[in-house]
Amino acid sequence: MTPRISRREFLSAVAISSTASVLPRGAYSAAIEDAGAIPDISSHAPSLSWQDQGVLNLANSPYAKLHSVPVRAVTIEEGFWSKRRKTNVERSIPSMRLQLEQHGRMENFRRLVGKSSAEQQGPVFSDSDIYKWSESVGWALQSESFPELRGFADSMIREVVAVQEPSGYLNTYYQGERARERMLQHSQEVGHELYCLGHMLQAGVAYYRATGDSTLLDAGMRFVDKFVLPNYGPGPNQTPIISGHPEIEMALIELHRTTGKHQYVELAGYILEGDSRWKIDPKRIIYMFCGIPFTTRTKLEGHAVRAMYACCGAADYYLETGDAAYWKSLNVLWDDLIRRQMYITGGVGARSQWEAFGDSYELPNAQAYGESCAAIGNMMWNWRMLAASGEAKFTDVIERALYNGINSGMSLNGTTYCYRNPLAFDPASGDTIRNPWYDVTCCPPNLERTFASLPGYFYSTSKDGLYVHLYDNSRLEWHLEDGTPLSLRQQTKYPWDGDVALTLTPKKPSAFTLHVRIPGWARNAAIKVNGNPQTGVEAGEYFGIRRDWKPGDTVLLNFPMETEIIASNPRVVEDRGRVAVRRGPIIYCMEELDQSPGVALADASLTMSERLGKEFESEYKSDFLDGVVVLHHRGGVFETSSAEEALYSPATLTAPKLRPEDFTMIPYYVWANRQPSAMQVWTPYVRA
Ligand code: FUB
Ligand code: ZN
Repeated sequence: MTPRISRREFLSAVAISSTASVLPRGAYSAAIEDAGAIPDISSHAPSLSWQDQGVLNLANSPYAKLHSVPVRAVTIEEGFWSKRRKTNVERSIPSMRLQLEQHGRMENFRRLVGKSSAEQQGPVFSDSDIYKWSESVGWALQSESFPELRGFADSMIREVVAVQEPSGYLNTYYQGERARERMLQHSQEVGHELYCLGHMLQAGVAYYRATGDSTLLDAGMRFVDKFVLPNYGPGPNQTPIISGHPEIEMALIELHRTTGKHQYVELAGYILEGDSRWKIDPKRIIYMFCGIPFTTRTKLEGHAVRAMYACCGAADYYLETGDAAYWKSLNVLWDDLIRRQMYITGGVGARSQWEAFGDSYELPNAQAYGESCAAIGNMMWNWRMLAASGEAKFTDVIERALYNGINSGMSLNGTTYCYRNPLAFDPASGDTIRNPWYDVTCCPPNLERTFASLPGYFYSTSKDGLYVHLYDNSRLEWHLEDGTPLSLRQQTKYPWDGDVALTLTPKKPSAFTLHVRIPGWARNAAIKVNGNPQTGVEAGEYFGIRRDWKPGDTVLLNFPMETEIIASNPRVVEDRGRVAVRRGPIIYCMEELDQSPGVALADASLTMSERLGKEFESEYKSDFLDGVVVLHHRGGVFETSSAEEALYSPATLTAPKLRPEDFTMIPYYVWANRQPSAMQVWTPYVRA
């Protein structure tokens, strides 16, 4: 789409004039667009009522093929995710609130209004911890009322907005003694002011969608409207913007979707473009994944979370503008992700140094960084790509990251978290991989907001019907886009078993297409509609079933849950001569403590035969690790422990002797939930 006026002209106009008449209006936007006035969400006409807005409110996004279903419309019933989500609201979110208090995150706000004499505590982006926590509560409240959590969040929000300056500015690090440093070029590059604002907006949006209370959202909007828009941007009298840590871009676009005010899309576009008036160190441009036009990026590099969040913002921008250059770049970057940069767990970011992507195929196991936030960013990005395209390849990545590299981030008891998610571990390293608190505590509340918002990722609507993305026991109570009320029930033991029964109850018989996702791993999937087998079912696609649906119609899906042995591209040096094991969406690993006493993982090999994958037996154990399918496998271990061997010796053509050994494998996401033990996802193999 060609913008009606350039972003530069547009944003300058906002700076010079506060009249609404100069502002371009999307055909779909009926909202009041008054950049200069003190905002109040209630004075705008949202496109959908607050209760009906999903994780993203795509109802009026012109380039979204799929539209979100609100979190509250989906009830996840007893099954796989219900346990994790219960733990999240009963243990993780409450214990994180205490941690945040204990580590001074709220004192930072209180000290600015004379209620605390404490020094500023925590890193420069500490406010974002409070916002991500509030966002988690916001999503949680869309599923249930949780009065106590609501009370805590309400009072936190009151304390937050109390420190907002009349200028609209709000950031506890740069208020008070550091006020003169705010929004300087260096501060924008490293100070996370706009990152914190982005999280504030996202929290405000989630809380508003939960409660209709726009206190936090209004404060965020006031920050943008009164402080940012008039003073920062491309105009001759404006200071340039660099987001430093992308986040503000997607938040601004969601603000637009919530208020109907188009200038937020324009501002996001300007930030994604970069402002050439500022000279930025080229190394920082790589690290920050911002500062030059997003559309000139050709590979994933630099700080992994920054890159993922930038891709989210760019995908959001595409969803609103249809700018083809963005779609092209997003797909180039996505190919890079899939072909060269993503761990088998959906984790991203190979290097601890700079928390960064490595070179192509640089995917170390024990040294893997795989920050939980980066895997979450991966899921969020793919959610946007899916909305834009309706293509199942994006949902496959969502599922991979969600069940594995994200799910591993939170302990089963919900009170400790992984920051790094390595794919191999040796307790001799001395690392404690799960901790209740990190001074850089971005990951824990990020995991909490993801689990709390999960129901919003199960379904989408489209012009022609309904999409089913994820599988778990659940009920959908929503409506088709023509307004026909529809309920849908899923019954399944997914991901342990591949049978899924869907029962549809449209309020009245209706013709529409039900698009059911066939996971990319589900070869030989089968579908029956009211008992009638369907043909043409392909793995890695949505299978569209168009018919006159009547109340009580059923769809039975069968995804054969076969164990599969996976090899990596030989260019992934650390995985050469090794294989990983996957069953359905779950990636498996071995922990040493599950093996016979004295067996070292370093000495273990899997046995691969013509039966490819059939050498593994699965067993559901309800009382083990909160209920998991474990895999049993007869492999081998070196007859002589490798610890006894010399460091170097002449190579021979005879392979070291193995003795048979029975192994137990567990899902990767449950590793490190017992005493410290060696773990590995990739294991050497021998041919049977
Ligand atoms: O900089 C804010 C957050 O802290 C990043 O997203 C994480 O990688 C951690 O560095
Ligand atoms: Zn993090």
